[in-house]
Amino acid sequence: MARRNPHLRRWAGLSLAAGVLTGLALFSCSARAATPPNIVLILCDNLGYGDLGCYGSKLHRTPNVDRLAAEGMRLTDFYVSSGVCTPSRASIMTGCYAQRVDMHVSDRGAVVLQPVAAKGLNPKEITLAEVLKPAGYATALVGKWHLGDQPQFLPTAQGFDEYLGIPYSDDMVARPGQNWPALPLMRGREVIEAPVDRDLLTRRYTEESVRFITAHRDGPFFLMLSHAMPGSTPHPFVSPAFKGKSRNGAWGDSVEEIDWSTGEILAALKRLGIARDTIVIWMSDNGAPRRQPLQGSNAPLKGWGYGTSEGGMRVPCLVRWPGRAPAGRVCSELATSMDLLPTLAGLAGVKPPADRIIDGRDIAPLLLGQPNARSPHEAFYYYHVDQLQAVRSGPHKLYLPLENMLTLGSRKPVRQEPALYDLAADIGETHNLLDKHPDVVARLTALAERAREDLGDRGRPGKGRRLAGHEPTPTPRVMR
Ligand SMILES: [Ca+2]
Repeated sequence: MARRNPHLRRWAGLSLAAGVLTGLALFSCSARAATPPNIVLILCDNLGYGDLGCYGSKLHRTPNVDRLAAEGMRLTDFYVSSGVCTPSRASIMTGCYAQRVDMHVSDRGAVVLQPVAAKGLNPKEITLAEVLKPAGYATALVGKWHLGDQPQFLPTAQGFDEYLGIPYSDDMVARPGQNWPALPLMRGREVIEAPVDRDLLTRRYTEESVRFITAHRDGPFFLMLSHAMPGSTPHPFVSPAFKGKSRNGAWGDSVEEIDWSTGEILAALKRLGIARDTIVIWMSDNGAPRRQPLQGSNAPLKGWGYGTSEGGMRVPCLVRWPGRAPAGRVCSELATSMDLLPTLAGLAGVKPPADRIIDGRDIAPLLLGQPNARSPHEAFYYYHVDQLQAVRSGPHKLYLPLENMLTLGSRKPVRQEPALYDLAADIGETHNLLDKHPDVVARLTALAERAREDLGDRGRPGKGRRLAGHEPTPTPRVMR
């Protein structure tokens, strides 16, 4: 695939013909770029819906992320497929529910993969990076992976040319009674530092990202910057320049350092003259978990990370593509992280896999602000591990009646009473409409049954599941 010439592109952008073509593309049902756009996907770990200024935070200073919202589109009803890391990331990578690709539970029955895991994202799955490869993309993952730490499951075996990061969560350090190694920082397949200095992760990841963008300025490139922060520890890590600077402790410090990082990325794109050729997507992998005392915020949503509440699975998502995605627009249509794969494939001019079920849908019409564009999803399913706990369709969310609701915090069975909310009118879920709308309850109950059949439910295998990868003799990632 030939590399683009940025100077030619600039000329083309000025020409009348290109202007007409762009206009036509905006009104066609599948808008396609003339040349593939660069893609920067910034993914935070456990950052909540209410943690950013542009989503209402009065506590954190996030001017760079807020600028992304002002210059792009802010999605208010964007969901990840899980309240925890591994399944959420499996969905971003494959465009599928984690249950479909068997990444909803670890080989040890845990909610996420742990170090030295026998399980990993099946190399036969086609990742977002692999989808983009035929269009000539240079690809890099910088940061957290968490889809398998065995060599055949690592990013460089799953479509990424380059990798720098920790292959799982930042809290999975060496500890007594476990065979977990010192927390490894990897480059490619090699551990280059262990234990890694977590204070410097955000800074190093940012520097590496800017280096990659600069090296591949002629594009097209796909950079996934997968931050370790605010992360999974009770005390997020920050570099000395940000320590103690926010009004919200270590959590706020780490959010403000991520905002600085975002500013560095945007500045690099501008400096290199490729801002208009680059789609920037900024999101979190799940909601902020509950801490004592409180740290992150999912306000005004109810509930916390690690579960199926709105606070757990509805996350900030910003999309900036100057000249293509309307600036300053707010989109409240239901969209999901699974949509990224088919959407970005379409914008890159390549096809998503056609030989298997992909749950995500092309949301380019929404992102490009096409008139009357609507959510392509009839339903969205809230799973925790292998249990279906809720379903949303249109503005309505139905919490399913459960005798034994699985939760991360409690080993005792918890009951979930059925409840119905109109999220458009009642974002904080305060008015239970169960008795008012039996027709809606019946419709959502039928949709839930459709999901059980396909993706499974507690003790019931789904017909549409594919198997994860398995390594019979897993080894720890250690320095050589
Ligand atoms: Ca997470």
